[in-house]
Amino acid sequence: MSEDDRDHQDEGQSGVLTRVRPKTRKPPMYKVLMLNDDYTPMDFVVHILLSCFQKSEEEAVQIMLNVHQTGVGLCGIYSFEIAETKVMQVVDLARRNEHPLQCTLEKE
Ligand code: TYC
Repeated sequence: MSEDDRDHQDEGQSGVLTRVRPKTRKPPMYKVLMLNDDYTPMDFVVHILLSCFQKSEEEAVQIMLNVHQTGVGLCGIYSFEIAETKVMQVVDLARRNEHPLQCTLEKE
């Protein structure tokens, strides 16, 4: 039976429309990515990962080193609103401390 048939399997000849499989979609999720630069201190990046992304000290150091070595690293995956808020928090904290750190989001 196809997905479309399954959606309408109870309709029979009655003409009453019934939907077996609810038409719902999981919300799209977004990756928050941190970008490398030559000026932001390593300690500051670790601090951001601890305070904005609730990483453990070990994870934070690992992510920071991964960004430092490869150019980009994953901080977390969130709904659009949460991801957007995290990016704004990171960029705001960086600017207030006069660091050029960049953070962006990407649809999963
Ligand atoms: N490359 C920076 C340095 O050598 C450290 C750094 C790591 C900067 C990660 C940004 O997202 C970043 N001080």
